[in-house]
Amino acid sequence: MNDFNKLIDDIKTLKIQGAENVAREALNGIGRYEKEHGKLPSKLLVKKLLATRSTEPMMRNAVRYFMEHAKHGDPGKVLSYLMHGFDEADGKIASYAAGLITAGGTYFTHCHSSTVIEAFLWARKDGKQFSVHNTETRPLYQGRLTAEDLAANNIPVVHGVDSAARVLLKDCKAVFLGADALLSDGKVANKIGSEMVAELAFERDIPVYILANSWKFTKATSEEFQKRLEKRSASEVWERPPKGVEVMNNAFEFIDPRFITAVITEQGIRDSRTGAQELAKRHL
Ligand code: RUB
Repeated sequence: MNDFNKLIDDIKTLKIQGAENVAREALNGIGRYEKEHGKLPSKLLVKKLLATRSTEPMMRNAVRYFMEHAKHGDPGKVLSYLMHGFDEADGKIASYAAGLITAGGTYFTHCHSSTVIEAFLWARKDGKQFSVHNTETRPLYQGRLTAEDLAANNIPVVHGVDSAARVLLKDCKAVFLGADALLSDGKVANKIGSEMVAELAFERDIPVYILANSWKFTKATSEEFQKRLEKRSASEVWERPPKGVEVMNNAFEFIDPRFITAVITEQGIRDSRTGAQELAKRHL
């Protein structure tokens, strides 16, 4: 398998996961292809790459930007402009979110978001002692990646099954979630279970913060975006279910703005509808 097809396969099989990692690796892969072949990949290859994860506007926005600008300029410079921009944005988001973490508190997260992890690490570097509760995120257990990252950085973490979310949420000071897509109507797409957690938190007056790079914004409304929410293979949930059992394996869901206290992007901390309106005016 050549390098580009391996990249496509790694994204499809979630060896590379999380919206921002997927976008970065897609860009790096195109950059490597250009260096190796002296030309940009064909439209067909790019289409194949973008089709790997239909719920990822960040990959789509960034790859389209790269392809457009690299055609007329130096691909290496376009790539480092994008990566530098992402790094800068991530730092701002982490610092804003870390400001919401207080020493001695317990915070909740679901799935594995590099943006959320960075915020926790930022707070830790600021000298705050706090702990995290997180859920395993069936069927692919991305929650374990979160628990591993936190433990490796000496942040105490209590990890439980998804159905323990309500119990683990008790006494948490806030919920921090990542995002795959910020929709123009203020809804947010993230891993299945995210709205369940957000709704539980809302009912308990626990604030819910979404941490996301603004490249995840799409002008689509949630209704238009619905068909892009990835449905993955039933076998991830149950390899050989008995006859008569239909397995549902929706990988993502929308979080309604009424459950979201704020969306934190590099632009700042906004309520999710206002943030979406600002991004719609400014974005590509
Ligand atoms: C990962 C997921 C993450 C977002 C944000 O889903 O839902 O919360 O992608 O991640 P999957 P990040 O494992 O199916 O890709 O903040 O790293 O962009």
